[in-house]
Amino acid sequence: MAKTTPTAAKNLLTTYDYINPKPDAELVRKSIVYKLIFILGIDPKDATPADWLNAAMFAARDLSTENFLSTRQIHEKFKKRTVYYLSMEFLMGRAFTNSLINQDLYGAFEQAFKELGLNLADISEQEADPALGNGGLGRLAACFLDSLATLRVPAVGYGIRYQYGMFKQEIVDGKQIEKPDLWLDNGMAWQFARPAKRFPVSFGGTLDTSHYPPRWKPAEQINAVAYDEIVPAFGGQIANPLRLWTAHTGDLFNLASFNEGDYFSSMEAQMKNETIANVLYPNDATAVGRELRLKQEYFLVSASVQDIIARHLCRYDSIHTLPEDVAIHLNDTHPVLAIPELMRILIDDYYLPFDQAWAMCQKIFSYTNHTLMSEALEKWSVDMMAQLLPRHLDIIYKINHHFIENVVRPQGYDDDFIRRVSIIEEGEQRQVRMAWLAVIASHKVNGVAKIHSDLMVSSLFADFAALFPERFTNVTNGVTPRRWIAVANPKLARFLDKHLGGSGWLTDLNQLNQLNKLVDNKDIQNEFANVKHAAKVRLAEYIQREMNITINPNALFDVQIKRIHAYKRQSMNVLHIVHRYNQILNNPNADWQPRVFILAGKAASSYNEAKQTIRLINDIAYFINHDERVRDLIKVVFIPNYSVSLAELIIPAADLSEQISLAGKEASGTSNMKFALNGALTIGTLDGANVEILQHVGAENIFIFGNTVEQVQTLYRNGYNPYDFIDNDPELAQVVNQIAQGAFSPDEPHRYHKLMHNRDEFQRYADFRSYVNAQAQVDKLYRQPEKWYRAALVNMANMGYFSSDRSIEDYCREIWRIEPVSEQELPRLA
Ligand code: 26W
Repeated sequence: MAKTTPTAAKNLLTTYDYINPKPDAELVRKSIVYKLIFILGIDPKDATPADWLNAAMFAARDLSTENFLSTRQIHEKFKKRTVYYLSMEFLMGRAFTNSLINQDLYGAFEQAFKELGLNLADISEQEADPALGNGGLGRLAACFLDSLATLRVPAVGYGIRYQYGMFKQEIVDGKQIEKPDLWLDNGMAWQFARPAKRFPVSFGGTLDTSHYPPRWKPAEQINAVAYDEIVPAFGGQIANPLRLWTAHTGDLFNLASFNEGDYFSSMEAQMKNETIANVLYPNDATAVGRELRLKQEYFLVSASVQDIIARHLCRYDSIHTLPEDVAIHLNDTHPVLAIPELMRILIDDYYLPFDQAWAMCQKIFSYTNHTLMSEALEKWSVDMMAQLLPRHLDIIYKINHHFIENVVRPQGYDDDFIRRVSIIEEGEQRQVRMAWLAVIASHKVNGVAKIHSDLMVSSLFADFAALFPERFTNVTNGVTPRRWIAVANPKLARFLDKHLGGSGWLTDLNQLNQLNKLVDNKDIQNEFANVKHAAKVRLAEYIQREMNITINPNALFDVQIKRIHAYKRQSMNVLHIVHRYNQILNNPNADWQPRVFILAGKAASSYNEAKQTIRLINDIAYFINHDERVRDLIKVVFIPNYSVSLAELIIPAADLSEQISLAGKEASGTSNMKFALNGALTIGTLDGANVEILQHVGAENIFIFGNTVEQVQTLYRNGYNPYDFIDNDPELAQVVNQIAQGAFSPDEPHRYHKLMHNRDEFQRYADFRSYVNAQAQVDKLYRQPEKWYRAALVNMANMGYFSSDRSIEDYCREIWRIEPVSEQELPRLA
């Protein structure tokens, strides 16, 4: 593993003398025991594995705290322009192992634990997975924080410290059951509480417009209090903060009811408010119009914008220089209230004229769109906004008026166009279109993969693209190789170190392309095949241990892991599984390629079709896995409670990566990148980043199938009728009827009738045959291991582009105009 220079020397500029921690095994061991006794107050002989983990996390935190504090010193000293990444979700995953890898401390801690008679890998399994996100958007934010720190970009992540993250998924009788996620129960050694870092956040009340600026008299106020998480760079001396807000009553409460001497009800109201930041909304593709969600979004942006201004005024004595010093990035529309919030503060607190405040906002804000699905686009009713945020609604009206009168009308557009681009959607219930506000206020708007960004300007934002052609751009997603190779697949990391002459690839992923000259080398193909096999054995052991299902690690591991959603078409995967099952039963002695179908993913708790799909997968799994006739030619496993940590276990073990969404629906996908970087081959549609993966790995090293976006739209336009496909494909019809008539649910024959006979919005039946043909190609190639592992090596060799480091370099250059901390600016290590 890479020899980065652990920072033994002091780089924190302070006059105070202190004992700084050293990264050698003996001192680490002593530090862990010290933490156990003096921080946790536990007698080592009584310590549980979770206690040892906590102690070790405190010890590891010590070793990155100097970087954390000195990074702030550097940013202050050189007045470094900073990007503030606002997101309602950060799916960070476990912190411990990642921090050891990033700071080259793994060896020292492994040795320290050995000397304590413990095993680091087992201890690190104790860490709760901070699931402060739903899926792609939240994990992307986490990968971006790792790259921002590693590239030494001055950056701060702002999020919410939900007490309850993404629900725990249990499968009972094949059904998803949601359980609260008590991730904080074992304490959170990796965060610093910042009780002094608090900002008041107001809600409701009235707006007195007899004044200018109008006076907002809020009805309620709550305190946002900060917790800081260290985001250590890979190698080097930088560590950026992730600041997470939690809600505290503090001394603010409902004065009115207090004066009526009704202390308890005033506290009661406050208590209610304190729950604002308690629970993450588990929806990832359907906007939830609930007031609490709007309160959460405003809570995040108000605390963050106030903190950003406070940080700015630490460096500059004027608010006017804010645009030079600050870039605020909106991770989808969820934090878009930051725009009227900054306008409110600039106008109401700093008395800037509207135009000036607006011009500053346009320089400061940029926005990323992560989905074109209409049901995922946030619209808040004007009534709810008026009730909860009267001043912000007033400002949104002014922004809309300014936009229409100064931008749209002068260009001679008609009223219909104006009605289309107005932030306010007219109708019996007027709504605020948050995506419109984001586009109008941002100097740059990007999609997350080429095809998605093109579709964005040709559909959802077509009118705005006509108004602001230069505003729209693309930054294709990426993933961090630190977590998704070095942490998740250490054997592969060592394989790459060996054949790429060291671990430069970890911070320059394009170095992977040196593998291209080795892809025909049989020994290297075998060596990689062994790396893959070891990961498959590790996963098989987990499935045996946790689910008591035996799978054959020599079978082809066919994997689809992602949120359950109709557009991601897990149910089309099921159609292939049942079709294959039928084929084997019809032809048991044929030379079938044994397959294990592995699926995992959570369904939003109110999304019944997705929950039905999970149940169907489990019903089919139970049926097929107990059917002796197919022996272990097919096994189906739905692994419960998909998470970042489970992804780290499954992805290295995959042979085939299922990326089968209907073309035009998956904005990018990021698991597709993680799989290919771990040497899995992709079977996928021309959707999202699959298109760019095809361009980088070559058509002969990927299995592309299905209709293109244009063909999909043609089918829709011509009135797509699923029975045109079912009635002309007897094998498909057989599968549909089997499932719909209860072949896999004899106790409730019509359980899946609706799931099979709905309007097939995402055209499973239209793509079925092409999908099955592609799966046959997969079997054919897998039966030729040299060709298969050559293709796997070619995939890895050409995936360097999909590093989140490249994505962040694009953002810094194209959107945020930010320079990283230079070598010269780094403190000389004493
Ligand atoms: C308001 C409810 C809600 C919550 C989250 C609506 C939409 C979302 C996210 C935008 C959904 C999401 O995670 N989108 C995924 O973002 C990834 C990162 O860019 C992409 O790779 C995926 O294609 C996209 O589905």
